Amino acid sequence: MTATAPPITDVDPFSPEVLADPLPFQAALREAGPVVHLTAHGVYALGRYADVRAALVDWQRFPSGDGVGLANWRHEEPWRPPSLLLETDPPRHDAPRAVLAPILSPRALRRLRGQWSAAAEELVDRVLADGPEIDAMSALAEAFPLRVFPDAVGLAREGREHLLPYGDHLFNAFGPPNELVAKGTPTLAEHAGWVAEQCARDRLAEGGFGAQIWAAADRGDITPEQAPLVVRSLLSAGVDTTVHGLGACLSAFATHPDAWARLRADPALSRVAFDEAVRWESPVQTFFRVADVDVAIGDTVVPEGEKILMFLGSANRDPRRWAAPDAFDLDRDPSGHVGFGMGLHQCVGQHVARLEAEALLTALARRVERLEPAGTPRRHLNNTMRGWASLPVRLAT
Ligand code: HEM
Ligand code: OVM
Repeated sequence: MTATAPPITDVDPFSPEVLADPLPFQAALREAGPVVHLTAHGVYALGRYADVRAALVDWQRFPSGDGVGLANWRHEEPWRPPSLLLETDPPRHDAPRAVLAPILSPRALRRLRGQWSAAAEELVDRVLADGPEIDAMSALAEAFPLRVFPDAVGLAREGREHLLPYGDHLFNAFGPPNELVAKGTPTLAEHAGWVAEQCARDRLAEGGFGAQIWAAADRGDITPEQAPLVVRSLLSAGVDTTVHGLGACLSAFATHPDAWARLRADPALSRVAFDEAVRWESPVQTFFRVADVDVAIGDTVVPEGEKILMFLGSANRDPRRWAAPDAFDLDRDPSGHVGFGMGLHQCVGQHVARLEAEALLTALARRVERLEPAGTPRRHLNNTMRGWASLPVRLAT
């Protein structure tokens, strides 16, 4: 069989217009074929579920070690020391992953469940006292993770305001060096400097995720040089992602009152609701890989050394895989979605995210009869994340 050239588009998926409303672009991408050449960035885009999933699990032919953003580290220097989790392949990936996975496992998180539920109840009480009209992003989706996650890591109180802007810039920096990246660059050093300082052993409170990572270094499971970078992964990936994951839940419920009524009747639905919201919104929209060899996809070939761009959000709304993909539907089984990735690098923090969602949604469902839109929501633009800057809602009790 001879390879044919892939379809081409000159649309820039990282332009403000497409970031504000990516669904039409993604539908066109899926329709055009399994692989589409993006001339704006010289990369090969995958938009269909089957192809995105196959690429995610194929770490041998699509490794992460040359970067999972647009920049190809075969040709460019990374802007920060690479992550020992996200931007590393086996065998170097193995030890950091083996250290982090048990620290963030459902079993290990059981001790946090009671505390996080109590914190959620307290936050909801406080928000209702100020209510009934709130911005659900600042009052809930940002406030809750910032209340519980830094404590769980063992961070100092001071300086936590660096976490969100650091993460936001990091996720922008996976994309092209556009206006969004330029806007974050002047303050990057302050945020990155604070984050790096918090990764030291003596900054991290006893018993937290950070101290447990250092304990693994003491046991020899990772080296003392690796420990700070593993802590850095938590501070990089652990906050903005859950903010936008919770924001997706809240926007889904605000626009689907029947789903809210069902959650109130059965709070155990919070778990499936969160995964459905992650499928539906895909807070992490995209990641890249490099083809380590020529890889045939359909009847085209991605040449060795070239970047592929995997549209997780598009895969999660591919009608080839999902019935009525654009519907937020508590009756579907969202398992198998790629919103947390798939394979070797599948999100190691997903149980943390699920526990945050369960705590917050359960507390809200207990007190709030209806969650109603109370103004025009405003998108937060980011090269990698999809979410809201502002989500005005009325909490009816
Ligand atoms: C990996 C999404 C929450 C830490 C990933 C990947 C995705 C993702 C798509 C795969 C990356 C790849 O294949 O290249 C999300 C979403 C979240 C979330 C949508 C919330 C809704 C978290 C949290 C933490 C975390 C709370 C930390 C506590 C990580 C780390 C990796 C990762 C360290 C790299 C794992 C590896 O390469 O082995 N996440 N994440 N994430 N996530 Fe999450
Ligand atoms: C990391 C990292 C950073 C950003 C995202 C991520 C979604 C991981 O530093 O390991 O996973």
